[in-house]
Amino acid sequence: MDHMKLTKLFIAAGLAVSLTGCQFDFTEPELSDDEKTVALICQSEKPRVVVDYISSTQPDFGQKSATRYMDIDGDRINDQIHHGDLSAKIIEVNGHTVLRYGVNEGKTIADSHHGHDEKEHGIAESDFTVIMDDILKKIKNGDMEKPAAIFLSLDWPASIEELHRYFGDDLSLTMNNLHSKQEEIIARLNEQYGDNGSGDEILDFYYKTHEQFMALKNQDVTIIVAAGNSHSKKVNVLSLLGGISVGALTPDRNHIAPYSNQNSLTTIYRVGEFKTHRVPGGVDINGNGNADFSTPLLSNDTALIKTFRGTKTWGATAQGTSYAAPNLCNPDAGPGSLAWLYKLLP
Ligand SMILES: [Ca+2]
Ligand SMILES: [Ca+2]
Repeated sequence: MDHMKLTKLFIAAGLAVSLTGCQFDFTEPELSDDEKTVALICQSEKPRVVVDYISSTQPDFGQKSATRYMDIDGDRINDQIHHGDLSAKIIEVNGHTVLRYGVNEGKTIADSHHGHDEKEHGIAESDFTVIMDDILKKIKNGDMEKPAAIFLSLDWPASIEELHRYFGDDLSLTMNNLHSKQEEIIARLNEQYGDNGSGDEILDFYYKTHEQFMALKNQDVTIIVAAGNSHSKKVNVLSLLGGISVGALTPDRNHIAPYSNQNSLTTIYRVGEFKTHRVPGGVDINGNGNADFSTPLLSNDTALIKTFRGTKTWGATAQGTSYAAPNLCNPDAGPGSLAWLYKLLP
């Protein structure tokens, strides 16, 4: 508890300093295009769509997941909660409505290339293409309320070497110039696809995904993607293809998390770690004392709960850029974000 109080004091002190500073600094900080888009999303009352593994409630669209359970009460036994349930809940506790689009794991192109038979490495690219088409169709037909944004905590990682292989090493890509080279990369992607496809299934997938992202953008629907958890070794191709990339901050809110992807396409950072807190009726993820996941969904192993209760207040921890992305509109996301929030003040 003392720790909580200290944390809150620290944040409050940080805010006071920012506001004091504002009296002496009359220069308008310039917002990047991505920051302007994010500001509009956060002001919007439209729902957000989360495409992810969903279990705790029946998904609004798509399928209920059969894999990717999480242990959210910290007893090392899986709970009836999946990755996407937590992503969606993070957005909901920040005050926004979520439409849950459930997905299942499938065999990816990488699995096929590496001879894996097990479906355990991600969402099949073909399934993803079908899902994005379905969302576009539902929006156009009015079967889905038009969302402000679609949150994809999904990562299609590619190294600079792979990008050079696909698009030519004369582009001289680095993690720091991907943003300035983005248009050129997309132009080469379109060229290679031509009228009938590139003949390479990965490039064809990139092409279709980019087309779908642009079609959604034309409908005023923004794609928000997790930056990825490969540190600086790889880039999430979904950001290259038009998604706004969100990286992760450490819980002290002062540093980029060591696991977070960092590149010039990752323009927004939010806290990427959640500690779950046992409260009457279940587990609380935002520290306000109210249960966000109810007891029947949890394994609640008594012996282990005793050990947790005996030693600490906080239970399981979830971390990753996939939790930073749904944290997009959280006003308490640390000094970095407070600075960002301050820029929005009139
Ligand atoms: Ca558990
Ligand atoms: Ca709560």
